Amino acid sequence: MDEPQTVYFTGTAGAGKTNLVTAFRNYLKTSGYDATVLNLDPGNESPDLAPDVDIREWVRLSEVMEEHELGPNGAQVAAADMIALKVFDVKQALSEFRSDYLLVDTPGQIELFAFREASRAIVDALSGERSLITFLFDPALAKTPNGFVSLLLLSATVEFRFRLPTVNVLTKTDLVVPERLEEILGWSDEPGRLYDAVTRDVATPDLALSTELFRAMEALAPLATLIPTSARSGVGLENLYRQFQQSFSGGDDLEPSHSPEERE
Ligand SMILES: Nc1nc2c(ncn2[C@@H]2O[C@H](COP(=O)(O)OP(=O)(O)OP(=O)(O)O)[C@@H](O)[C@H]2O)c(=O)[nH]1
Ligand SMILES: [Mg+2]
Repeated sequence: MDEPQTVYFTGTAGAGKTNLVTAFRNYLKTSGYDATVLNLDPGNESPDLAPDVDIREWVRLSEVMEEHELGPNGAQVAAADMIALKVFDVKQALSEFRSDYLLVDTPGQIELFAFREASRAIVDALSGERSLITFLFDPALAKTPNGFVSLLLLSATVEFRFRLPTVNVLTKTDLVVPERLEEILGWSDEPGRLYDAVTRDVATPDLALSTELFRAMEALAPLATLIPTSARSGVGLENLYRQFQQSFSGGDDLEPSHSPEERE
């Protein structure tokens, strides 16, 4: 059997990674596809995720903090290195599951995950031919032009670090009023609108910086496409699935591993 298509869910702390992994797994299941969930967050205490393979079996943030007398961030740094040493065990545990998809939940602190060499080694070791990264835009941060640009640059950094195709996703859209949603999606569709918004947003615009940023944003425009989703309402999950398929195989649908009659 082919190796699974792997999707890493990344984003700033609280962006909605764990909830989106859970919602997307349920969506895949009701659509007739299997998904294995891997939790790579040693600090994940969410009772809802119920991962098939959990890094906490080998590395737990609370234990790292206690044993090494570290604070949460120091412990995340130490844990990233410990996880890299356990990647063989993780692969071994994953090999017990034969699914169409592997969904990977990642640690909350994006800079600790994205900027560490250890994480690169983990992602390299786990990624097969067909792997991609989703970068989650939290509407609480993406709602201002300034915040949106910062997330765009962070997403580009994640893509640059991991060198995997990156899909940008707006989360928690059930919390966003329609006008605001339209505005945010407008920034993602048209860099010109974003530029106007950014320059309006800055009280004393530093024109040189704005101009350079705009150039960077134009270059990043293909990356700016945002898929609006809500883990709570299920909005956008089908669209997300289509986007992944497009990225993996030029749009071809996977054959469901179960026939529709087999579904419960
Ligand atoms: N209304 C609403 N709330 C959401 C949605 N997704 C996540 N949340 C809430 O946002 C908060 C963070 O969600 P998580 O899924 O834990 O986010 P995370 O990125 O995994 O967080 P960390 O792993 O702690 O960085 C929680 O309080 C969730 O209930 C959504 O689609 N709609
Ligand atoms: Mg989480």
